[in-house]
Amino acid sequence: MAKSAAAQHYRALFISDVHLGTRGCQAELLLDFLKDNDAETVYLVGDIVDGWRLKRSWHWPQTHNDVVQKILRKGRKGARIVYVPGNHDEFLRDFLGTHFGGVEVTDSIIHEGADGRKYLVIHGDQFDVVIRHARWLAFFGDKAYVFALGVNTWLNAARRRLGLQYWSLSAWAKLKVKNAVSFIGRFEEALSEEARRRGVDGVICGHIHHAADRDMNGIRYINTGDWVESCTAVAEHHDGTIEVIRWVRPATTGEPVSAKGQAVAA
Ligand SMILES: [Mn+2]
Repeated sequence: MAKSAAAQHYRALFISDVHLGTRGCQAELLLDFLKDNDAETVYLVGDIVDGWRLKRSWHWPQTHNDVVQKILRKGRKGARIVYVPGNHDEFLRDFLGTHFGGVEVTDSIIHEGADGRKYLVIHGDQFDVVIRHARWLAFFGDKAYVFALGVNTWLNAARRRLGLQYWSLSAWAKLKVKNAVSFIGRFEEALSEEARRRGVDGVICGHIHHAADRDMNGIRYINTGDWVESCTAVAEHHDGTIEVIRWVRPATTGEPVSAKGQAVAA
């Protein structure tokens, strides 16, 4: 990692799956990243705070506070901050359409690139149900599909109230390692299909902790990855070029900074 004196400035930054509040969160590396990278708009693409876990075991060191402060400070200095909640920070879904501390909260949003291309920005957990029931949903068509998305949101809100864990696609896929690749593939398909349905050029999402940038039959599928294992973000340059950034840990620390605690479920 080459540290430059001045922060790199982008048109937009997309970050997801930070899982603040868990031991797996790579808060120090994210702080480092936020210090060196600025943008006109910062999209927080879900699972930034891990609300499911905060209820059970509290792990909130100073560095996790610092990440929140650093993001809010970017807002105070003029950046637009958009928070698109995920399944782990689903409590924020009760505040959709509102602002707090200069942060906009929305379920999904269309980002228009400098080149005029449009991208659906969404966490992606909404599509777990589509992936699980792909065959019968395809059979019953678009209305059933939209209905299933609604049911999934409702069902997980109910599970949350009962104190139950979110059903995690990637945790399940990891258990069935042989199928993990095909599940990631189906997630990518479902999200790209949604972008097509909404008439946009691409999708920028998170959830499965697997950064990517690929063409899916003419739809650009971009995944922001995570700050638990891979430490990745997505950046749009001022000319509209979008790329996945992998933040590398400083070479001075010999010891890998990998998560010592539990693996964090998407
Ligand atoms: Mn998620």
